Amino acid sequence: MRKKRIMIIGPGGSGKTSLANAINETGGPLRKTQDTIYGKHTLDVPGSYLENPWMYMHMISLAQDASHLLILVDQSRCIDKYSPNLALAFRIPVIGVITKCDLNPENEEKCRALLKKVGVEEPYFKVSIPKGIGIEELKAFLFKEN
Ligand SMILES: Nc1nc2c(ncn2[C@@H]2O[C@H](COP(=O)(O)OP(=O)(O)O)[C@@H](O)[C@H]2O)c(=O)[nH]1
Ligand SMILES: [Mg+2]
Repeated sequence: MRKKRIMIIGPGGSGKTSLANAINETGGPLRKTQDTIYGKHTLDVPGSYLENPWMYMHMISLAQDASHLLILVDQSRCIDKYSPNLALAFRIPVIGVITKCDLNPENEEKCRALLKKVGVEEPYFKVSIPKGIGIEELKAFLFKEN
């Protein structure tokens, strides 16, 4: 059986690569990426896939290589690039992640409402890379089942 990875989707700049690096415990430059990056434990999907509904089938087929799907919402901007109930198109567990929770706490409720609209069920994880918030909890949750 092929190794299953943690698939990460979110708009460009929402913190996908930073979160993938934190999960993999790797560094590396944060280039804007055109192609899916296969990390040790992660599948880092380009933000452009969300912006083009005709790429949705491709995201769904990528999920065949995934154990979980992380759907990211950036608390600093909280932009909505998601189709309503997109999460319901996936057969793997979908986890809502609010990134950059060190920034703009006033946006938290908006982010939660957005994840709900996308069809993701609570509880949601709040993470911050520079402050190191939520990463260990998220990893413990993701790896306990594997
Ligand atoms: N303040 C803050 N900035 C973050 C956090 N995570 C990522 N960033 C910054 O957000 C920008 C985009 O991050 P990146 O991981 O490249 O996003 P991607 O385009 O979704 O892969 C970079 O400048 C990161 O340093 C975070 O938790 N807090
Ligand atoms: Mg990236």
